[in-house]
Amino acid sequence: LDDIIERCPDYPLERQRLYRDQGCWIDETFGAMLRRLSAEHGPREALVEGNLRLSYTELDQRVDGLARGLRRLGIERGDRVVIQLPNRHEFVVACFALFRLGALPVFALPAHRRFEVEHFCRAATAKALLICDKDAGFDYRAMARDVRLTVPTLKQVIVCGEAQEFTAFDDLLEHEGEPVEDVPSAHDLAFFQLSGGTTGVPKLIPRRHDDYHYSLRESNRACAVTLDTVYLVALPIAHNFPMSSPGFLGVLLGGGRLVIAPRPSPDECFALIERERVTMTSLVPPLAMLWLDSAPHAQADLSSLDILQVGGAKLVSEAARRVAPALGCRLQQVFGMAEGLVNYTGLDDPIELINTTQGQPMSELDEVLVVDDDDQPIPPGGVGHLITRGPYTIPGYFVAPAEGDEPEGAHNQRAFTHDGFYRTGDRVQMTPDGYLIVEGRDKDQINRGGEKVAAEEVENQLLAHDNVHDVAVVAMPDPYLGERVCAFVVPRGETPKPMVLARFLRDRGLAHYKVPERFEFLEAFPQTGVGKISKKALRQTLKAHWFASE
Ligand code: J2J
Repeated sequence: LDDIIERCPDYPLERQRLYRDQGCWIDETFGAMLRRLSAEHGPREALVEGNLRLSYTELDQRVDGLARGLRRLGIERGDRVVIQLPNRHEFVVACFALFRLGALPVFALPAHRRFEVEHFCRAATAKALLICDKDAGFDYRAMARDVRLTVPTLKQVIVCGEAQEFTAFDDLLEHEGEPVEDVPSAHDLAFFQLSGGTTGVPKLIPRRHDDYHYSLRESNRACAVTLDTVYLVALPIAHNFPMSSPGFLGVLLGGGRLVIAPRPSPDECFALIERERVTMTSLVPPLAMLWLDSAPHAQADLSSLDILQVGGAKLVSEAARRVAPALGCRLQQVFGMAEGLVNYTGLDDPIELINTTQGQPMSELDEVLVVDDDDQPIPPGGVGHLITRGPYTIPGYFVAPAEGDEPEGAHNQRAFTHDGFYRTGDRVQMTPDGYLIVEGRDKDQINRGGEKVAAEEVENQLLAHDNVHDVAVVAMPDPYLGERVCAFVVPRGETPKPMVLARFLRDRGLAHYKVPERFEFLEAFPQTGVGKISKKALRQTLKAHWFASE
C-alpha cells in the first residue's frame, strides 16, 4: 500500500491547508457519508433498478453485507479492484463496500475489452476484478479468463450473474453480521478514474475522499440537487460525468433518488422517465440528439423532466437550441474531466449563454488560465490552452513504474506545469464574464461523441500488423458523433483490406469504439518542417473529402 500511496502525487501542503481552511475539504469519507444518509433518510428510496427498490437503509445494509463478504475473500485496505459493470445496482453497492474497506476501485467501462482491462489490472496491480456474466452479447467471463493468465496479482474474479468457476457476487452478500467499520480517513485515496488518454495507454487518476466529496457538493449546488431530485443514470455509470457531476454520488449525497437505466436508448429511458417521474439526467451530445429526434413521437409523458445535462463533447448550438422545445426541460452544458475541473452553465442563465458556452468553473477556488505556448496568459477573448488547478483537480497521475525508455514520472512532467497546473489539452476561449467556450484541442485524441480515443494507442496496435509500415490516427468530422476515428496507413508489401485491419484490432482485444471506421492508404505521409508526420495536413484532407461528399 505504501508503494501505491507514494505513486499518487499529493497536493502541496500549503494548498491542503487552504482547501481545509476554506471549508472545501471536510472530514467525511464516502463510507461515513452513506452511514449518515441512512440515518437521515432511512426508509426513503435511494435507488431503483427494474423491479428492485432499495431504501437508504437497505442500500447501507447491502453495502455492509458485501463488505463482509469481500473481507472474507481477503480484500483489504489499499487493495485495487478493477470494476467493469454495466448500469446495475451492484455497481453502487460494490463502490461503497470497497470504500468502506479502504480498498480502491479502478473504474473500467463496459466497452473496454481484454487489452484495456488487462492494462488496468496490471498497472494497478489489482487483486480482484468485478464483472458481470454477459452483457450486450459479450461474455466478460471469457475475457477475465484471459486476463487472469497474464496478470499474476489478480487473485479473484467476482461475477454478477452466472459465475461459472468464479466467485458469485450474490454469494458474497453476508446478510448477518456486525456493521462494517469505515477504515479510511478523508484525505486517503478513494479510487482511480481513467484518463481519456493521449498516450499509448490510459493513465490512472487517483481521487481522494475529500477532493471528490467537495466536487459533489459544488455540483449539487450548481445543479440544484434536492431531496426531490430523481436522477436517471443513462450514461455508463462508471464514467466521471454520471458519477459526480452531480451523478449518482451527488444525488445520493443530496438525498435524492436514482433510477438506473440499463441502456441510454430513448425507448427505455422515456418509459423510465414517465414511470419514475425523473427530474434530471445527463447525456453526451449524440445521445441528446437522438433523444431530441425521438421526443416528438414519444408515447411517454416526459413532463417531469426538468434538467437535461449535456457534456463529454461539444454540443453544437443548433442542437442546444432544440432541447427546451423538444423535451420541455432546461439545458445545462457540462464541460468536465475525470482529472477534476468541472464547468456548468447556470440553470437560470440567459438562454443564449446556455446554448453557446460550456459554462464556468463550479468552484471559486478553481484557478483557470488560458495561456499561449509559453504558458503566458493571453488577453481575454483570445483562444488558448486551458490549464487549471484547484481543490478537486488532481496534482498528478498515478506514477507507473518505468517502462521502455521513458523515465518514471515523465508523463506528469508533461501534463502539469511547474506550479502544479493541469494541462487539460483543450483549446478554449474565455468570455468577459468568465464562461468557457471549447474551441478545439491540442491533445492527440479523438473525441467520438464523448468516447475518448488516444491516437497513439491505436497507432501502436496497428503497427503490430505485418502489412502496416507506418500509421497516423486522426479525427474525421462527423455530423452525428462530432468525430470518428480514421487511420492513415502507409502499407508494407500488399495493401491490407480495411476490414482485415479492423478485425485485427478487435482480435487484439481493443475496445470497439477505438477501431477506426475509415482507413486511407498513402505512399508516404505529409511532413512538418521538422520531419514529423503532419496530422494537421491529414485532417485537412479529410475535411476536404467530407465537404466534397456533403
Ligand atoms: C467539449 N468538450 C468536452 C464539453 C468534456 C462531466 C462532464 C464530462 C466529463 C468528461 C466529466 C466537454 N464540450 N462540454 O468527467 O465530470 C472533453 C474535453 C475534456 C475531456 C474530458 C464530467 N466535456 N469535454 O468528458 O475525462 O476535451 O470527462 O478535457 O471523459 O472531454 O473527458 P473525460
